[in-house]
Amino acid sequence: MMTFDEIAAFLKDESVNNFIILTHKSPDGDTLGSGFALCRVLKSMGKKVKVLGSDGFPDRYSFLYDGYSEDSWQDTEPHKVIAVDIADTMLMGKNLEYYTHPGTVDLCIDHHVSNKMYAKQTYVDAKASATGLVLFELFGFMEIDIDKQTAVCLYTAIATDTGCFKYENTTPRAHIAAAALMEKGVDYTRINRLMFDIKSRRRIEVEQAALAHLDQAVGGRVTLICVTKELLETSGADEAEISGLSAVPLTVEGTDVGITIRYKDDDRYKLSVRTTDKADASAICKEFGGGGHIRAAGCEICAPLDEVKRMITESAQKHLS
Ligand SMILES: [Mn+2]
Repeated sequence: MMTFDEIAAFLKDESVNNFIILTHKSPDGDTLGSGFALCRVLKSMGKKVKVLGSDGFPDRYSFLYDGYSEDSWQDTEPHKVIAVDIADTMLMGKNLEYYTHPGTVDLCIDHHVSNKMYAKQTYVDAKASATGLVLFELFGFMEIDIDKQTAVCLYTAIATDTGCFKYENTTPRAHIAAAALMEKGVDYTRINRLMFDIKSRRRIEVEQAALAHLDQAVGGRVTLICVTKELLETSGADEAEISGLSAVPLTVEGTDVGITIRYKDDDRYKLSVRTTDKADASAICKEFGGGGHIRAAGCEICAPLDEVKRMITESAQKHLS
């Protein structure tokens, strides 16, 4: 494991002028906020920087990369590669496959306990709520005076990875960082509205239709919604719109296990399980060969829909305390 001193020396190294920053596929606020914050700081040090992502950068995050332009340099010029918020080379995505080869990533800055240590050097702080929080503290250590736009990037990284300061990974440390970033003039009302409140009309329509198939069991402690084959075909909803539904069942009062069942192909369903502290989501999913985190996990079950519902409900009931 590296120290902040060593990362600072790595970034300041006068023999290196060019940096590539890698972000993970299906990008979120943390990987993009971290990537563009680090990009801005490196540029302020006179470095040339390219931020790369396999899927491009989604419009909904455009406020993070406003004004960004990719620097260019000759192929023969040396450069260093930094991965942010990428626990595993598998998460780099198809278009960044080149960087999955051993020895291509020089430094990885991350907060996932599951980090595969694929980079030449790694800094992982598994207690940090977000990679953006690690960077905030690193910049503080380096005595870098961050500007408002960099603060926007870091605030967004922390806010999104903590579910707007609601998840269990929300710590006093995260709030202290957020407070310091607010003092830089970050428009947190706008950011949190964009990240948490606004939904596309199509997403709301899909949600409505999925809620029409709401089932409850175990006295209302288990709530299930279904994204059926018909709904998938008629709605035209994209991956992000559908995966966003996973949080919905747990919002129903009295629910401790929220389950979203999604059609994949013939008699094959993908399940997403979210829980309160009354059940372990990963234990529920492990019964079917899946897994994940204690409050959010997933699995696949091959069976007719009614049978899928019965099986997952039985597992949920077994693991409810
Ligand atoms: Mn993260």
